[in-house]
Amino acid sequence: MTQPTRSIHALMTAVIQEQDSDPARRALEAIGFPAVRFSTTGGFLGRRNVTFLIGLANGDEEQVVHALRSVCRQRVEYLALPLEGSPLPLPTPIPVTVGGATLFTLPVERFEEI
Ligand code: 2BA
Repeated sequence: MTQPTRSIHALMTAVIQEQDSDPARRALEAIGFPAVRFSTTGGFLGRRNVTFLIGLANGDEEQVVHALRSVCRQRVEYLALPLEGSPLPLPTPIPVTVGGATLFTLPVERFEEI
């Protein structure tokens, strides 16, 4: 029997720190949003993170943002740069605040499960 197709109007892409990805998955499942996930790498720090794709019907977005906000934490990471002018490759750790989650919500022109 064919399942009724949900009306998906938007796609949220959520970049989440690896440490928060399991709690995020559970939080989304608890409110009925099982999301596709893939392993990604941040372009700036080069740390591993997890990107979720979440299909949204009208009115879903705030509920999903609330669930992600409840589990995704800000953390301070350290960026190691070589000291300019130094003969030694000593790292100078620079603190960078990462997270909670980076969200992009885009309109969906077509959604179909075939
Ligand atoms: P990353 O690219 O590894 O960035 C990690 C953190 O480094 C960022 O945290 C931000 O605090 C800082 N950062 C990134 N680019 C920077 C720059 N050009 N100058 C100074 N600081 C910079 P978040 O903003 O929380 O981003 C977390 C992760 O979300 C990023 O990891 C990246 O994978 C993704 N992301 C963030 N903004 C994005 C964007 N505009 N487009 C695509 N992915 C993005």
